[in-house]
This record gives sequence, structure tokens and C-alpha cells, in this order.
Amino acid sequence: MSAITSRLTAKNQKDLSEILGKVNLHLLYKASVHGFSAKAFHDKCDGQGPTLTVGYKDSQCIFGGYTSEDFGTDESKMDDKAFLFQLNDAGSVKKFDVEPRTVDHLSLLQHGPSFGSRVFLPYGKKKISNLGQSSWSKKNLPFEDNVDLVECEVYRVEELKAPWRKINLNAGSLISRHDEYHLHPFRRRLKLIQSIQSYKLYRNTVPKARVLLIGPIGGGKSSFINSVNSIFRGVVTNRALAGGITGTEMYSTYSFRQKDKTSPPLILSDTMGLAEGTESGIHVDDIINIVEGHVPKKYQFNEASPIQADTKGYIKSPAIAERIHCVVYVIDANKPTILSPAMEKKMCAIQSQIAELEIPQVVLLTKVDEACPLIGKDLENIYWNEHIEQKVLEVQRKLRMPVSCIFPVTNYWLDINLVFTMDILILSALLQILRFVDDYFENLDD
Ligand SMILES: Nc1nc2c(ncn2[C@@H]2O[C@H](COP(=O)(O)OP(=O)(O)OP(=O)(O)O)[C@@H](O)[C@H]2O)c(=O)[nH]1
Ligand SMILES: [Mg+2]
Repeated sequence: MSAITSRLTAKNQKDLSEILGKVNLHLLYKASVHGFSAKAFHDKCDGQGPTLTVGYKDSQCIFGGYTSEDFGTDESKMDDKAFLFQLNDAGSVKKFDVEPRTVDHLSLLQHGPSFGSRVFLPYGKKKISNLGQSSWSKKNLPFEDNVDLVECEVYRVEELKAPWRKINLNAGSLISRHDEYHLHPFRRRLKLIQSIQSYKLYRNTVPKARVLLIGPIGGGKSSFINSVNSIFRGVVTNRALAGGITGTEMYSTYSFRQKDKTSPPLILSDTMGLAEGTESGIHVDDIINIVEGHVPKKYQFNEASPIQADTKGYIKSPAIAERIHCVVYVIDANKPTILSPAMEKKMCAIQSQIAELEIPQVVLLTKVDEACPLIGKDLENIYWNEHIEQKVLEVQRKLRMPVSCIFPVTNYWLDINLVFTMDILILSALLQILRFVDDYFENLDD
């Protein structure tokens, strides 16, 4: 049987978070699949703790009720936290008291979910009815009597205790959790851009931090460069030619410029993707050659053999500014297994060579939009999302990297306009990369 899909859209869920707070909604019961009957509802929903019942009249009109109590078949319960709600496509959510509060029975055997006088699936009918006393006038009720339902769903409401990562906005300033999460995305994005733009590298003889992107073919390296370029330019661009048939074949380095021609202290280097075997993809020795600064710009990668000291353009004695100061592994989160055993082995071998050179290493986990479609562009919830957390932990296990060095991001690949929440994730990762680069420079001095 295929997975049962929720009729609530990601937007509906975001709108509902206004009245529910940050929660995970786990679908327990869907009438069109399990049956429009009181028994089917009770089989799936009794004893499940806090739940959200959602009735759909049509796509424009969604009604429901929340209770913090277990559903059951044999008793009425009081629930001070229960409420009814109405949601529309424009995103407005109205909350109503459950009336009458004294007989807040949570459902009897012959009915579906019941909230005071409002009863879903009364006697198993595809309706919401008012089974209350006649004294309850319709004006007290959020929706009219005897609504015909096209669907009814019940979700278990799982409270998310704390995000798995707290976002830190700018170096050196402590921002309380409250302020951080309530800053408007526009302001947060701007603060991050300013922090990166004005970042002063510890080693002031090095004008820009050089950051190398490596990782499996098609992971999103070139797209990440385009995303960073788009953020600084203020429009979506495709400088690094992402998603081509052949993939990246040439070594390219990118500086970024804002509209006012100022430039952040950062160069991103794009490489050919890693393949599982030894026959194709970037040669592992070339990764080390790039890291040590020997590979010139526009070098055409040769899958069969690495650059040689007598290759045209080979940089014999690179200055520290020409070497790589941080290595970033770009990995696609949208795979059932994030790295195959062969790729894991190859990347771990590269990683230990880079570690011997004492160069900081970071992981960008791309395509989280596809790995977790419900997140969509509502990326603010990413640090509460358990699925993404699991992916991050999988990377941590496989590459033995600290979680603090792993950053989930979504690149620009579909959108033609900037999305602030996407930018915030990318910029947070960049700012952290600059801090890691400073660790490297400090270590060189000790
Ligand atoms: N959904 C989604 N697709 C993405 C994302 N990032 C990249 N892509 C898509 O993934 C494909 C590969 O992206 P590239 O940026 O070319 O990947 P690459 O790592 O540079 O690939 P190689 O140069 O071949 O190693 C393209 O079709 C992109 O549009 C993302 O965050 N989300
Ligand atoms: Mg590429």
C-alpha cells in the first residue's frame, strides 16, 4: 500500500503553527483511506495523546479542533486546552472556544472526534454536526451546522522540544534565542550579509579566504557557487553553469561582488565531481594539488592522471593566499543512503589527508528541499526537522565530522527570485566557514 499523504499543505501547516506553536503533525487517520466511520477513527486515534482533527469542506475551507486529551470511547472529558479553528487559503486562522465547556466529551462510540457540541462524523456520516443544546446559537459556532465533509484527518501533535541547532547571527554578539527567532528573515539576511561583507580575516596579509568545494558528481557544488553569487548580486544567476550534461570539468575560482562593487573576503573554488571508482571523476591527487595551491585557474581536469610539475601553469611555490584555507564537502541529502560504501571510503581517505594538512573541513548538505518536501521554502523550521537531523547525523557517522561543521542548505535551482530563508541558511554556513578559516590561520601562527 502506498504511503498515506496529508491533505494539509506545507503552507496550511505553517499557518497552523500560529495557533499550535512549533510542532510536528503525524497523520494518524484519513477518512477517505481508513473509512468514514466512528470505528475506523477510534481504531487509529484512541489513546494517542494530543491531536488535531481537520475536516475539509473544500480546499478553501478547513475546520478543525485540537485537544490535549486522549480520544476514547467510554467517557466525556474536560479539556481546558481544547479549541476549534477555521483556516482559509489566504492563511488566516481563527480560533474558537469549545462550547459548551462543561460537556467537552471527546467522543463516544457512535461518533468521530467531538468538541463540545461540534461532532465530526456523527453516526459515521460525512459531516460535522451540531449535536448541542438548542440554546447554543449558530453565532457562537465557528462553522455552520451540518457541514458536508470531503475529507477528515486526525494528526497526532508532537511538540518539538528544542531545535537541534540554534542559529547564531553574527560573530561576537550573543543574541538571545527569543530575539534570534523573532527577527524578520529580511533583517536576519541583511545582518548576515553585513557580517560577511565586513569580516576581517585574522591573517591580514591574505585578502580572501580560499574555500574548495569537493564532493560526489551532481551534489550541487556549482549550484552552491551560483547561490552565493546570486545572494551578493541580488538576482538569481548561473555563473558556474550548474547541472550541465557533462558536469564541471575545469578548475574555476569565483570571487563575488555586490551591486556597489564591494566584495566579501571569500573565493569559492569549483571542481569536477568525485566518482566512486578510480577511472572517472576528479583524481584524488588533484584535490591535494589544489589544496596545496599548485593548480592554476581554468585547469582542465584529467580523470586519468593528476597535474604534473611540468604541466603548463603549474604553480611551483604557492603563496599562502593561493592555498586552500577550508575544504567543503558538498553532499546531496536527497538520497536514501547519503554516501555509498565506496564513496564513503573514498571521501574518508581524502578527509584524512586534508586533516593531516590541518585544514578545516565542513559539509554542506544540499537539496534539503527535495529530501524533505514538506519543509518547502519554510526553511525556518529546518532546525526542528527530525528527518534532516537524521541526515545530518548520518553524515556525522559516515564522515566522522562534528555536527557543528554540517550545514543543510537549499541551492537556487528552480527559483528565479531570491528567497530570504534560503539565503539565511547559505549565509550562516558561509559565516561559519570564515570563522573556521581564521582557526586555520591562528594555528599557522602557533
Ligand atoms: N532540488 C534541488 N536541486 C539542486 C540543489 N542543488 C543543485 N541541484 C540540482 O542538482 C543538479 C546538479 O547540480 P550541480 O550544481 O551541477 O552539481 P555539481 O556538484 O556541480 O555537479 P558536478 O559538477 O557534475 O560534480 C542540478 O540539476 C541542480 O539543479 C538543491 O539544493 N535542491
Ligand atoms: Mg559542477
